[in-house]
Amino acid sequence: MLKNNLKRLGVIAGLSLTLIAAGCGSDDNADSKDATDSNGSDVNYSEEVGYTITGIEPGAGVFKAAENAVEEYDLDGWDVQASSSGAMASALGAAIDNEEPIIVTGWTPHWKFAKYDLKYLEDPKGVFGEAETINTMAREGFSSDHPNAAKLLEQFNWTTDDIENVMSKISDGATPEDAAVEWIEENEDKVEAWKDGVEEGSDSIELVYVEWDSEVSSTNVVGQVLTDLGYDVKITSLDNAVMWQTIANGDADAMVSAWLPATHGDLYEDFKDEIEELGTNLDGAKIGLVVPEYMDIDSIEDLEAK
Ligand code: PBE
Repeated sequence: MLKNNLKRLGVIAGLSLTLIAAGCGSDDNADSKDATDSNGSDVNYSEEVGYTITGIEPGAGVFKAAENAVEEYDLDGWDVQASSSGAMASALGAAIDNEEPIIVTGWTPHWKFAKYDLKYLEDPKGVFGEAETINTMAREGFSSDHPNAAKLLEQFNWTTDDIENVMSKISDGATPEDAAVEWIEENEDKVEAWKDGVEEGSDSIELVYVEWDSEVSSTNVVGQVLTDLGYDVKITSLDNAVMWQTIANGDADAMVSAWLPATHGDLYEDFKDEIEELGTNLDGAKIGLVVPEYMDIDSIEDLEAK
């Protein structure tokens, strides 16, 4: 309902913009950075969002990339506000309820794209990188210590639709544990393929992750599959850099949260010699600056310094 109304609003705004543009001729681009809203008045989105990008945890790759974008696009006076993934999502939801402009650090897969009409701002300078993969990493020695659990983790691979399905259940109120159990029940074939040739076991396995919606979902699902196979699984949430460090130190066994090549590229370079790579678990991940569709702006280049 909300989504439809907003879509309609976007269409109206887009239409009136086209009419205005048609009536004004082409020499009217002096202030092209100011969009025009549906009432025909100028909207300076940079000013309206208070020269602020609503960020998440400062340890996240997308947070650091947003800070780089401020630099690369000469957005002097802009602030990338440190927050949490949950608080970012609440701020986004509140802005959309009030049809206000907002710019957030966003990523795919994420349930917000199913719930709201959103778009990535174009990034002609490529600060946020291209499409990425999410990868599974383990401590050195993990595969020889726990060959069956390692095989399961190696075979763990799913799609953005799969993970977004789990994320949506959680954002609709399910606990991560319940959402994982439910998804596993609904996707027997996929889970059977991950378990192919994997023997049951009772070893203790510690998985580490960060409290991002995508990683909460993947870690709970894979943890639950291991639990169902008899393993004694503990999952622990950490800061991003600490998660990588903990795997490299051998203080935890594995994680399914390595976004590469760009988002966690710096951490990968730091730790790649001390970890076992267990392959890709998801294709088509992406990070960037995300805005509601009703904002009449397309590119990071349309933003202005303070
Ligand atoms: N994220 C979700 C993470 C990776 C997973 C995009 C918030 C990050 O930016 O590091």
